[in-house]
Amino acid sequence: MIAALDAKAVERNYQAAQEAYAALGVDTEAALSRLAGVQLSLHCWQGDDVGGFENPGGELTGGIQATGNYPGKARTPDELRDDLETVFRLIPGRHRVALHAIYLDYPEKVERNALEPKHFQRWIDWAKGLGISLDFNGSFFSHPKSADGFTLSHPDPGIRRFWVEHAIACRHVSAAIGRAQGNPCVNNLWLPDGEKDLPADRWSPRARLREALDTIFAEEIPTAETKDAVESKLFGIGSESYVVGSLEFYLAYAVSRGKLLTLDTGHFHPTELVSDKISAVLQYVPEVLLHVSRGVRWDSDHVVVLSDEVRAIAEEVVRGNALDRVCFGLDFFDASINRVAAWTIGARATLKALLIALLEPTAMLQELEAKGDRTARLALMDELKSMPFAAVWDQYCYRNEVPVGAAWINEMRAYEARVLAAR
Ligand code: RNT
Ligand code: ZN
Repeated sequence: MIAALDAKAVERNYQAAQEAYAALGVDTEAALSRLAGVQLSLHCWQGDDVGGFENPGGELTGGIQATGNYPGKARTPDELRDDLETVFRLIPGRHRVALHAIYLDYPEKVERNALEPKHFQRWIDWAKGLGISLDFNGSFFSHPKSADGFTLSHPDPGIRRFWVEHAIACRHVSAAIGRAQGNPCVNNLWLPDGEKDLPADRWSPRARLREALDTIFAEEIPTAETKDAVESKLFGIGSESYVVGSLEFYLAYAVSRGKLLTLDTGHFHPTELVSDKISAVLQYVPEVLLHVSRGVRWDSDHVVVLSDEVRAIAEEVVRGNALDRVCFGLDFFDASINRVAAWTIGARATLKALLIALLEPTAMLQELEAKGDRTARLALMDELKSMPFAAVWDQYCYRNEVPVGAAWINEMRAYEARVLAAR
């Protein structure tokens, strides 16, 4: 068992931290109330290695992979929802869940181009019962019609049409979800289309994708119901030489069509930083959907931890006053550790990064910068790293009635012994 801090210690530490931050002109209470307004969008697919319920036991394709065989993965929508509810008991605040189309909850087999809101009604009811909202994703992988590596940019008009119909169906499902929950359901579109080796024609697939997207988005749907987002990628397993939906492709698409751009932190060259892209793209696109992830060598989907880059992303959003234009979605899948823990680690890390950013004396830093005092700017930035943000975080967890500090590991283990081990 990991010993938890008692309430008195949490309060004592918080008061000391509050004073330390006040000395820098930072109001910890204001930071906490802003943090409470941030809803992460928790990706449902961490719970079962991106398997989904359309084709139980089917192979995961599309150049993404979950390695490991840790026991206890969710096998049914009910199990997945139990796991998500457990995560919600371990992270402070009220958050969203991002579904993928292959996570339909319906007793019959449904083709992807025939998906309707009723196939997700149980998810909608569940979310309503918990008082949370949903987001959505089309699924353009793990399907016979994506087996040769192309979907919306496929040379065969019949296959292309199938995926266009899927994407249109997903927009309608998202809009219905948005209407049911009374706030927009972000509908993300990512496809694996690309080539392992040097293509002789990079042009035609991109022209076909552009046309397909325009067909998909031809119907105007109020953004109060759903918002369309498009996600680029650098390469995948089997698409090392060419990805149709590259950054330039989707950035230009989103700018010209007024769509949301999805920036997945694992989808760029290793020294390229999403934290630097946010203030650039938000000059032109209305909103950004983040897929907070962690790239490690060839893998773009390791569990998120409190890294410098996750902190920098949160700082950028907070400094730019852009919390209402950036949706913090998570995207990683690890089958080698307890999956509920993986979710919790990533979500808590992202929230901590946001809290650290909200506790920053930004005005002070920017004043130093304006005065040309780069020495003090760097000095202060580095001193801020040892400010007692953890005491503020603990207080936030305590107030939200979720475990303080590492004590959540005890609850995760209890859930594993009671529920996961029996699967
Ligand atoms: C893949 C993309 C995409 C997927 C999910 C399952 O590289 O990041 O977002 O991870 O849609
Ligand atoms: Zn992603």
